[in-house]
Amino acid sequence: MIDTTTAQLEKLVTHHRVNENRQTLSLFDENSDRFSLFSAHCGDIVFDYSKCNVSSETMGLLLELATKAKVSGKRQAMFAGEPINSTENRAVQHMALRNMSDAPVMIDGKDVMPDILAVRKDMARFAEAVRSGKVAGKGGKFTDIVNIGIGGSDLGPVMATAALGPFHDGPNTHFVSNVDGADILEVLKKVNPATTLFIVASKTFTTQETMTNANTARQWLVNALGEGAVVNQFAALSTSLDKTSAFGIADDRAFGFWDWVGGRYSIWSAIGLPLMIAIGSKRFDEFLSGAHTVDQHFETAPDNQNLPVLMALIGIWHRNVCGYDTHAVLPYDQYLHRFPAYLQQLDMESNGKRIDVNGKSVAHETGPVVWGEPGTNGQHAFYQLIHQGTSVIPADFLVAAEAAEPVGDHHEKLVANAFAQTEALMVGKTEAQARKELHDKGMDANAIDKLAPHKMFPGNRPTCTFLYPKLTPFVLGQLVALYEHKVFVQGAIWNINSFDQWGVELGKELAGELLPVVKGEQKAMGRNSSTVGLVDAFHAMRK
Ligand code: G6Q
Repeated sequence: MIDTTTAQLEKLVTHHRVNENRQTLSLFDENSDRFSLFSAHCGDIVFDYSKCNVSSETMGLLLELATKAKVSGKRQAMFAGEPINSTENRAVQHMALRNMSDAPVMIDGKDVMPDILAVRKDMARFAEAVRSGKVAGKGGKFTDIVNIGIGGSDLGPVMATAALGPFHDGPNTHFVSNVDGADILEVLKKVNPATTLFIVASKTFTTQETMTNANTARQWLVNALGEGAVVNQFAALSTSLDKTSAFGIADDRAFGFWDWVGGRYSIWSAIGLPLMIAIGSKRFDEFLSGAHTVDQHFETAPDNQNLPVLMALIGIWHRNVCGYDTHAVLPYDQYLHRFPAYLQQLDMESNGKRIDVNGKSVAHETGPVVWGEPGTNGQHAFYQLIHQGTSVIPADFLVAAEAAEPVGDHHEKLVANAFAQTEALMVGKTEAQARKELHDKGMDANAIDKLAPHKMFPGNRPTCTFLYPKLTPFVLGQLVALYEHKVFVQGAIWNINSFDQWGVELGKELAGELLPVVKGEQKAMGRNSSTVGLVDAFHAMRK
């Protein structure tokens, strides 16, 4: 017997088949008020999904899917601190980190808010002391912060620090993540050891890349200033505070968090320290408040007005019903240039799963490939495929009403491009229109026959637009939390655990096994001939 979710997805597939030739544009002709019907608000953000090929009947079926998949009960379980990360037996409570109300948050019968507030207070005290110069390096006030972390301990701070560039009035921040020595080398070339603070960000404090970079940075500092500098110029962000002190980091410079904070959901925790130092603790609080607003909306708004639910359902329509494999995120906001990379981890690490919570293979597709680049740059590169390629690529457009830093009429031009793209993707251009245009330009019939097919656009390519007043800390907090909860809702519907990441383990294990082989300390015996051949060729090239 198929489960109710699969049965509902099948209903949706039938509905899609019946409406196969439906043009989104004609849906606007049928209902002149389509924008109000197919858009919703949360906090400062307007979400317009009217340019997707969905009718009221489609949305009704999708909302029924959310009900049948018991999204609401699963959401309640997450907010109640139940161990919904079942393969690691952990609660999922990043919302507590941005709980700006007085309400307690219980995990395992304990209110976790006092610990959260204590760490946030310590972080703020330290961040403000670094910003003012009260906490300083051997050479005086810190001019540079180097955050060493990877994955969830890197992408959030990198993305948010870039996004909030106009609010950055603290020391310069640099991020080192890759085990490729070039990453740390290029940063160390730019900074002065006497005025640089290193922050080692690692939930486990065992990650190979991070510990390798941290040790390289430590040695570089010790070479320049002596062993004594470590205690003064290193801080740590981790759940493993025993390991941070073993590294030589002073206890009052080690900021903790907890195992119920997933790496890719940790920007709200101590992992946010480099952002806090960059923009100040008050603005960091505004960032948390933005996310908190979305948490409240997500918990209480009815499904048909609930942005994360709607975002998730539109995504499911495209992925499971229409069969589109990828999802593009296109910020028309240069400061969000790392947002697609951030969402790539959030979405693909959370929902790139093929086994459900009961250990069975899923009966449907799960997370799409998420990718993107800021507009307008992408328009001059890969949009060709989005407009005229054989794959349909649903895309999110993110647009600010006001520029974070206005320059002449740049912003109006940027916004005109964003709106033009979403319209062009939906409207397209028929061959008859293309022919008429060419004819009006005086082209002869023969040339028109040849060129017209290339000038036609199929249209009907779905886009969602997020419009927000301006990219402030508060708005950024809202945007990130919206996508986090979208990922949760999709995981709930697909019945997978969005909060583990076993898929990254095998590569790590094999890298550990291969290191002595690559170093020439062991032979690559018993491995496949490709790996053996590559190892041999590698050693031959280095001779
Ligand atoms: C995120 C992942 C992963 C993790 C990194 C770094 O959800 O678990 O990206 O954040 O592997 O781990 P550490 O913070 O433990 O160094």
